[in-house]
Amino acid sequence: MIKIWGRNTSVNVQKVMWAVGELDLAHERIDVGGSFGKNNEPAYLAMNPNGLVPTLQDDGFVLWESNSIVRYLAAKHSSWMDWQLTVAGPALTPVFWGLVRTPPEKRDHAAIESGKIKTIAAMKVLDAQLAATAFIAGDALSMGDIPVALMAYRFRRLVPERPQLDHLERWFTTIEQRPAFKQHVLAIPFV
Ligand SMILES: N[C@@H](CCC(=O)N[C@@H](CS)C(=O)NCC(=O)O)C(=O)O
Repeated sequence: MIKIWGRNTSVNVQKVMWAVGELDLAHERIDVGGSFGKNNEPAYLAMNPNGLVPTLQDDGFVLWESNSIVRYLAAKHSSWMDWQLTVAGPALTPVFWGLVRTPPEKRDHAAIESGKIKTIAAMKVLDAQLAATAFIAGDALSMGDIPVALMAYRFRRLVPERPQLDHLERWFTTIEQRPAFKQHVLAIPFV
C-alpha cells in the first residue's frame, strides 16, 4: 500500500491526495509538517532532503515534489493504455482485418482463429481487473478506459462465440451509455 507523508492542509499534499482519490488507490496518509512537525527529523530528511511535504513511499520507492508524485501515479496507473497497445490490440487486429477489411475468399482463417483465441485470453484478463474495480483504474472513468473500451467494443462485435464475461459486460454497458462514445464510436459504421 502506498504511503503519503504530509499534513492534509498543505496544497501540495492535496494535489497528491486528489490524484490518489481519483485513482481510488489503497493508501495511508501520515501527518507530518506544520504543527505535526517531524519533517526536519533525520528519519524524514532521509526520505526527503528538503524537509517539505508531501513525500510518497511506494513499496520501497520514495518520491518527493508533488507534481512529480502526481505524474508518477498517473503513469503507473495508466498502464492499461499500454496493455491495449501491446496485448489486446495485436491480438484483435488479425480478427478485425480478416473479418472486416478482407473479402471472404481472401481471408486467412487460421490467423483469424488464432487472433480470436488471443483476444479471448486478453479479455479474460480485463474481466478479472473489472471484477475488482468499476472502471479500468478505479471507481471513475479514466483515460485508460478509452483504448481498452474500443478493444472490448470490437471484440463483442467480432467474436459472438466469446465466453460469458460478466464484469466486462457490466462495465461495457456503462461505457455504451456515454454520449461521447455514442457519438464518436457507436454512430460510426463498422468498416
Ligand atoms: N515544490 C514542493 C513544495 C513543497 C512545499 O513547499 N510544501 C510545504 C507545504 S505546502 C511544506 O512542506 N511546508 C513545511 C511544513 O508544512 O511544515 C512540492 O510541490 O512538493
